[in-house]
Amino acid sequence: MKIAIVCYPTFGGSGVVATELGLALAQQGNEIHFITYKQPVRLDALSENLHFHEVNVPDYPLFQFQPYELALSSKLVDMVKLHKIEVLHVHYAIPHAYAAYMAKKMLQDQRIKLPIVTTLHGTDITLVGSHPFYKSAVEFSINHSDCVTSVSESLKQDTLDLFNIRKEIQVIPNFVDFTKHSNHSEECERGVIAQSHERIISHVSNFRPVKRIMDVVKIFEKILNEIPAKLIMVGEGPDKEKAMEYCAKQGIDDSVKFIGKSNQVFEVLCYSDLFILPSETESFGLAALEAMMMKVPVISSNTGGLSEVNVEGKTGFLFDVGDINGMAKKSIELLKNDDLLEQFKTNAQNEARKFDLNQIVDRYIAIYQDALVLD
Ligand code: GMT
Repeated sequence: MKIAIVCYPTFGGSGVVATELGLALAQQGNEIHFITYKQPVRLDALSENLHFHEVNVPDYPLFQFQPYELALSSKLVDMVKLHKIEVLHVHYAIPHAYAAYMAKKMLQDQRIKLPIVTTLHGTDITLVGSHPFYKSAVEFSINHSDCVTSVSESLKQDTLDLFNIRKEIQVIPNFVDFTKHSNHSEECERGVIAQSHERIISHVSNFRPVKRIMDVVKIFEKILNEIPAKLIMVGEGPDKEKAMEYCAKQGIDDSVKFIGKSNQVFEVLCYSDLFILPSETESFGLAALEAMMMKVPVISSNTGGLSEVNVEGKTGFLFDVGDINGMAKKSIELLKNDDLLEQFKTNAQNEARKFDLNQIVDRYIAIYQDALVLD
């Protein structure tokens, strides 16, 4: 099949899911065309059936805001015609589903069909999409997609609660690729980060307010009062400065490493003993699933779809948003008990196997086939 994928090319979860899916589809022999404003970060090599087409938005002084959706929908039309694309899969509704609809209409004018599959990821519904400034356009573009998927049951419910949706929403959870990452435990160089008696705790996110990274450092501070440990903070974003200042003020900055945006996430997870994700909202929590695949138990909030990934008392523990004391107490209990920690590590990896890429790719293929019939 010839499939075009539109996504955000950044480190965000939706871009990661879109890229990993494209890579897997290409490996199965499908021809994949990524269409976005920059080469996706996890798309390191292009090949005969893996292509990237850049969307350019020329600056023009008249515009206060450059019209990206317009450039994207034009590019989609051109690429669909040039490469005979059969299906368009857009990740993150804003503005991708909207641009996809415009491209579909333009192509219809030329008697060319373009079935659209829209995957909802989280903030496109819960934080941004439902804002009155965007709501009508988001609702319209979801209802005019040929097939709609969401990454969790929780996100599906949020979508139905927040919008007037006439389309069926199919839940296809996010996934991890065990063949790529989970087998290199012998290469984990924990010595570069911590001494042998120290536990290693990690957090990966975009450091936006929704991730509550101040909770992460406060939980760690309480852990550090009881256990020798290091905290690795992976990512960049608006709350990073505040968290760094807090660590310096509390005198724990020697134990907290902020390593910025990184392609080394799996190396960090490889030597981590615990992953902390105390988010305000989280439709799925791909970062938690990636940690679990790497045998890292998760302490998280119980918001959104996190309980569909992190299993209470088995792969980790879940708490109400903001329950720093509860999260710290359970972290300490786990980290102090070698046998219990080992059990949770094994459980985490076993649970992650339920989200193995191979099962999920086939579900997307089935959706593409449905979309071809529906259009
Ligand atoms: O977490 C983010 O803010 C990034 C965002 C995105 O769209 O890139 O992530 C959302 O999509 C991920 C992939 O489906 C989910 O795992 C995240 O839970 C979701 N984030 C939120 O709902 C806050």
